[in-house]
Amino acid sequence: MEFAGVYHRTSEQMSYPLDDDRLIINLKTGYDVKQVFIHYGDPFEAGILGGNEKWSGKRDEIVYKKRLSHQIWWTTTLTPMYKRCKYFFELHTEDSIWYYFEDGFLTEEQFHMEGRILQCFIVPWMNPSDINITPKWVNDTIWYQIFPDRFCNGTPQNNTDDITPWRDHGSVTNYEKFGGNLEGIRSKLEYLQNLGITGIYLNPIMEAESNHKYDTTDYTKIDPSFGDTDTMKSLCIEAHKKGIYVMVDAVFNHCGRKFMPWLDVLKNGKSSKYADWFMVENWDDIAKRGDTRDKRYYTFAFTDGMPKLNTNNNEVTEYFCKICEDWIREFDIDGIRFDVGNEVSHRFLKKIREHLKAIKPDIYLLGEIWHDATQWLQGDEYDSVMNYPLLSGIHDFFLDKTMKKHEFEYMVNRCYTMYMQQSNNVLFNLLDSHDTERLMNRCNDLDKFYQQLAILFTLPGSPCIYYGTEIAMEGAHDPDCRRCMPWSEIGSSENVEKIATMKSLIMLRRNEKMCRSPHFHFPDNYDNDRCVEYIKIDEYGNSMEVLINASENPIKINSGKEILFSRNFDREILGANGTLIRRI
Ligand code: ARE
Repeated sequence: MEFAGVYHRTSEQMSYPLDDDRLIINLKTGYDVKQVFIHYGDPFEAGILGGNEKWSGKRDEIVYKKRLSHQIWWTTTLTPMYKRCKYFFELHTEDSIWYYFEDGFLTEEQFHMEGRILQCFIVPWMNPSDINITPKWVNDTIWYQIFPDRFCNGTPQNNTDDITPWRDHGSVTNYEKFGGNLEGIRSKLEYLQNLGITGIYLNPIMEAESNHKYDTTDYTKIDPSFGDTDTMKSLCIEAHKKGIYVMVDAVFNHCGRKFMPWLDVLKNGKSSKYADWFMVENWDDIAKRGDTRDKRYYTFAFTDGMPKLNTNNNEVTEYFCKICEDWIREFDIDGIRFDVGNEVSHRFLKKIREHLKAIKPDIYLLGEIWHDATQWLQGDEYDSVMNYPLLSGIHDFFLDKTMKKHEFEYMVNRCYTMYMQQSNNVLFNLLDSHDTERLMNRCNDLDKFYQQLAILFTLPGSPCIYYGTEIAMEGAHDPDCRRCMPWSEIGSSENVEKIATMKSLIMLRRNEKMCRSPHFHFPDNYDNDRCVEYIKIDEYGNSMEVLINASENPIKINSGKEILFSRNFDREILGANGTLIRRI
């Protein structure tokens, strides 16, 4: 057996309670392991293996597995009678059987030898307050991300001189302001509701100098170019009336250079009462401008106008707990996205979570983390993260034609074996954002565009489309991905057709529980290396097949039941770059 491939721990996403009663246990092995059994029982009942007492635990086969690139991921759910469990595994290869315990492996012969004391894997007690609970509504939500300056100007009559006229076509820079605002968003809520959207995620709206507002000046004040407290309140009230949740962006890793405490530090240096709110290394050069590679103080990346806040400091933690609390109390927001969510301290996040969940238990706390975020998703910090690994995996598969369908399968499986199911259910799935080039730019082809959206809308988590995706808006990397929404052309026949297609995917996601279910597998029914097929199953056993023919050749497919969505599908033939979603 490939011992190095075998891995299990009684922590993180390998072994955790799904709820009060169910315990999920996962195990990794190499591909040489063909069959796995789990032996389990109560720690005070099942006896000590090999000792004087007799082992009286149960033995079940683990039948569910996912293929990863170099390992198999076996998964099972147990319901321990007394909320605690001890267990070990029995692994079968072609020609041997091994027993896997916390302290190592035993051969069959050793296993049956009397007198050996073995350490089982132990889950001592499934304490309710340690269970990772994530907000249920998020899995049912279809998000729409809005970059406020570029979405819609609801009060053009109030434009000030620094506002550039709305640009329906062409690139934008990071120095232009186009006058998009909260009233504009409010005026388009009906449009969003008709599209089927049930959640809006707003890029920062608090006072800041730039157009993107990631350099906050005042966390208590809506940026005047976007509106004021009242406009935000009415936006939230109206959104809620229309069944639309609201998530805001929180920039707590750093502030803008005009944030009052930073101004105080600039003025009073070390003796400022805010001196420890930031991360200053060289007090003499603090007022110097330009790149911060010299480490005079730490910033976001090396951007001098974004001094890093010290989230290790209790006052800073309390300050931001209060800020979030006020946002909840004033606007009744439903979610908070934490910018640069991987650089703030864990202690800070634990406190914020505890504070906010006590006020609004259902609030969705989302971390902006682009890499493996396991350490933030143990149930006491974020509910979930932006699923950039899925974005880049889908992107790579469509870009690199040499990638085969099983590589796609490994990638998707990797994304959904990284975290606990509770976090997977509310993963923020996206194909582009204000930080990436737009999806349409990457595919340059509507069929491929809809293929990727079909994937996004049928995987576990919560899909988000970036404003303008419904009309396949284009845009290269930041700042080009932040163009103005071309409202004057929204009614063109081309756009009407695209919006209808987007809406059909949205409604499919909303109407079919199978789309949202965490359960899926990849059968191997089609003899085409670039035809991805996966089956989604809901809790009642209904199945749905998703077929993405990413090859250049049409494929002949078996007949199935009701078609739920299709492009390039003609009777039993799925065309090149075609998509088919149907019941089976
Ligand atoms: C501006 C220019 C950029 C230029 C940059 C250079 O627009 O073209 O490259 O300056 O300094 C905000 C604005 C940006 C602005 C930036 C700095 O929106 O327009 O950029 O401020 O002034 C990493 C971080 C992640 C971060 C991304 C951008 O981990 O947190 O980089 N994303 C958030 C927001 C941004 C925002 C900020 C942070 C700052 O979403 O919009 O920028 O508040 C890998 C790594 C990731 C890395 C990612 C992208 O995959 O794993 O960690 O993300 O690449 O670089």
